[in-house]
Amino acid sequence: MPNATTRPKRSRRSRRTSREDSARNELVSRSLESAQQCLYNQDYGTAFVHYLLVLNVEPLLKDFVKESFRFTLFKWTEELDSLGRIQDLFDCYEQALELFPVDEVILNSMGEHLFRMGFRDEAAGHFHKALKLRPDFPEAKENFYRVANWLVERWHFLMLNDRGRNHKYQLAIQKAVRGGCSTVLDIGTGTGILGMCAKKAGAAEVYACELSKTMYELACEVVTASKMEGSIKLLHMKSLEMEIPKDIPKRVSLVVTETVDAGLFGEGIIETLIHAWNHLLLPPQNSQDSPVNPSETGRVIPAGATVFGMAVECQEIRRHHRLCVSTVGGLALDAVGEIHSPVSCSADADDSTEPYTTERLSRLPGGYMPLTSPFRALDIDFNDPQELEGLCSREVSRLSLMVTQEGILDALAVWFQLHLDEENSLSTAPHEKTCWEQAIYPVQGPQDCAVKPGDRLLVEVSCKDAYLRLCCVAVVKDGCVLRLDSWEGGDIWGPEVELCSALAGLQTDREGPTEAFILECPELALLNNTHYHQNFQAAMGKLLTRLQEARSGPQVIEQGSEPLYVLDVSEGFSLISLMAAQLGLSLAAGSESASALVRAYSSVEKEQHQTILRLLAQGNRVPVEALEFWLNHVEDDSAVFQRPATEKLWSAIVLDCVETCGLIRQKLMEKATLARCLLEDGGRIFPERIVIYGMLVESDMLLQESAVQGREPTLGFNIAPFINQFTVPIHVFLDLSTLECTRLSEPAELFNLDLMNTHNNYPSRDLMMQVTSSGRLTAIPFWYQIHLDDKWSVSTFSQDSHWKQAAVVLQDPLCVTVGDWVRLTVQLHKSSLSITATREEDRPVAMDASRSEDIVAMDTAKEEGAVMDAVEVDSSSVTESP
Ligand code: 44T
Repeated sequence: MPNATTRPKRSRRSRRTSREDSARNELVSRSLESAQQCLYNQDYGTAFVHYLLVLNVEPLLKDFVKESFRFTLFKWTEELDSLGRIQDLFDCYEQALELFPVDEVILNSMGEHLFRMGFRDEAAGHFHKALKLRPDFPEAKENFYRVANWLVERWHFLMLNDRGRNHKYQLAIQKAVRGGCSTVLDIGTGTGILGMCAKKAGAAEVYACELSKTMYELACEVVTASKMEGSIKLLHMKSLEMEIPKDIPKRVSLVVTETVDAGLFGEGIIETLIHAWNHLLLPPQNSQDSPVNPSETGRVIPAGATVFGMAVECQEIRRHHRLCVSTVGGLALDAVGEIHSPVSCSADADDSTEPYTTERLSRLPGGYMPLTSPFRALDIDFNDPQELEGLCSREVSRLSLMVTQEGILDALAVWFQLHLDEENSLSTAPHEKTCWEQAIYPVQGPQDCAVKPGDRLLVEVSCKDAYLRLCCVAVVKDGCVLRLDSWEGGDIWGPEVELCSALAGLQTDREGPTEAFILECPELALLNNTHYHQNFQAAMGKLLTRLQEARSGPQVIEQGSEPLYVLDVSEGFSLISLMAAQLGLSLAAGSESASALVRAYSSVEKEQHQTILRLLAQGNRVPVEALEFWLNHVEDDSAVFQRPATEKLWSAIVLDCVETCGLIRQKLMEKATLARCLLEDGGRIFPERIVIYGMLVESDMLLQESAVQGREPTLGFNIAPFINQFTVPIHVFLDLSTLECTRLSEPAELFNLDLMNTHNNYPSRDLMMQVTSSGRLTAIPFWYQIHLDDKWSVSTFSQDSHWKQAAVVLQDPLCVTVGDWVRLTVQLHKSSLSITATREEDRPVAMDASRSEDIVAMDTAKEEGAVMDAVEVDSSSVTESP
């Protein structure tokens, strides 16, 4: 019992406080009530303001109102988002985070908004924080995996795992520093590795700049962990913005950089070095002068480069860059004229095009065939500022190349040798055992360009906008010049081709370039896929025939003119709607309502895509009213499945279920559920079912591309633990047919997704895979069989597919021996799949020993087991083939 005398006397002040208290309580309870009322009335903005007031006045209520506050915040910011009030939206999040600074749900959700607005670094920061607060938070995990690829590109892992490259850079830097280059600037430092190398070699001052915020922060962590934070000055900036003495005190004697891409100049090395020579480096050593002290002159590692090229035949490149078919899915394509990919360096190429794409030639499915010997396209000296400045104004150089092999001219492939110094060089050649890709300059043109030994190729090499451009402008064959671009001819060729250019004048006049349509590479590959369209045509035809027959029954005679509605909600360009309209036409042939059997709706959005479809409709005699563009009718995305008119239901809805990268599309199952509700009796969703297949493999390559491997520090620096935080367990855009790997099992069915009957779906499946070859299980590549109906299906793992494959990569490989059993647990959460692999010590009890050899995979009841690796598999967890 407290002693009454020790109790503080109630002063006038405390009486006032208690009056204030009750007023405050009153305010809090009224505001809380108002907040709840507004919430009930769906007036989220006002509810949000009331909640803010409540929580600012009475923070003790935080736990109590947290759920409703979050709900209000999400609803209100959704509204602000749709109104385009972005600043208000972020203000709300900031206010919310002031109240709940460690709320992982709010952090994750703010990250999602930031990501949508294009603030990837900031978004990543939020996902990372959310994940640190709750490592098993699935949404934050998914989101983090999605941004990890953007933030830390996968080639960082490859480069750090490339010991040859690391060693050569180290040797070159050591030699330069020991030779007297004592002040060093590392441009584009990434993880800080080259800068640290210079410091370790004894450089007095080392500066390093990096424009990516994430990489800069990573470099700070790595440098600090190596106890070099005092001796390397890291700058978060583009070298072009650096000034003396603001950022570095004085000019340096050595610049080290690896800001080169597969096309050598794509990362801006020319501009970077011109700027560095003008502003950041000591003057170059002039070869005529007597040698000066290296600490008084400037130099660059790499010292220069030699670029090589070669013409190739490659079907994989062809089908991704040019239209290779004249009819597809029953439609003649000639009405559209030329269609090509956005990769073009012809004279009339505009801003929407890139001069080259990149591929690892040795990994292209179907391989490639050299048509010429490799040729030297360009030499560049990075230590000669005049040469760098003059590069873009240099005359276009023209080469005449002898064809050595008969084939179809599909592309010029380009690689280079990077001369770090006189002794050390790196090569990115296709036959080299490196992680480098080659630059690909596809040859465009309406027809295949066949060449044979003795023909000559006329190639132009130029450097426009600081990009290296190679263009095969003409082929000289049988004394004729066949022009491949819009070059106007004349006497611009050197003596050895004068004859050809003269002959060119005798050629029938080439018409000026007609307007060409551009489709993305996967869209072109899809258009070229006759098998896919044939199967779609068959399945769609079957359904439409059945529905038409049902309609011509006696009871629906009066509705005879009612069309069948088909909706195609594929992402990107798709012909399916037009194919359906045309099928409707042929099915109705002979009947009075010939044009009206099918009303097809396409959701293609791009103006160009709609134009292509319209032209094709015209060219294939499909009446205009049979094809409509659905997004012209609906205002917001969620309404995409609305009915064409009230009371009408869809006869067929085409869903796009697998992304080109090899993952199931996000929200696929939700879309299927919605679509099912909008089908008429007997209507179908295409596809009706997807079966996921996979197998066990050992692939070092996949490990190399997903994390820095091995326990040894990289060049003595502890980089792996930092960069490996950005490891993503799913590798996408995989070419499984050319993946260097050992198969450890037969392929097996992993999971079944029924889009027509959801009750057939199971949330989780355990299956046992038997090991057919001993090794280290490092990855589980997977792909899909897409069943349009019970008869027609397409595979995402076939030669002519526009899809790539994906793989789950296990960072802790499982050692397995022939005959072992591996348990895979495959789970579906929303549209995202997760796979867990564990080795079963014992043969599964449910096995019948006599039949064990026949069984590749078998279902088992789910048991508890040591989880080795669990990962999410949908379009948000992604590692790209760099
Ligand atoms: N690709 C390699 C690119 N940077 C190599 O932010 C090889 C691709 C590759 N920082 C497959 C295989 C491979 N000032 O972090 C980047 C970049 C930064 C700059 C400051 C500047 N002026 C720049 C310019 C770039 O430098 C880092 C490296 S750039 C490219 C490296 C394994 N696919």
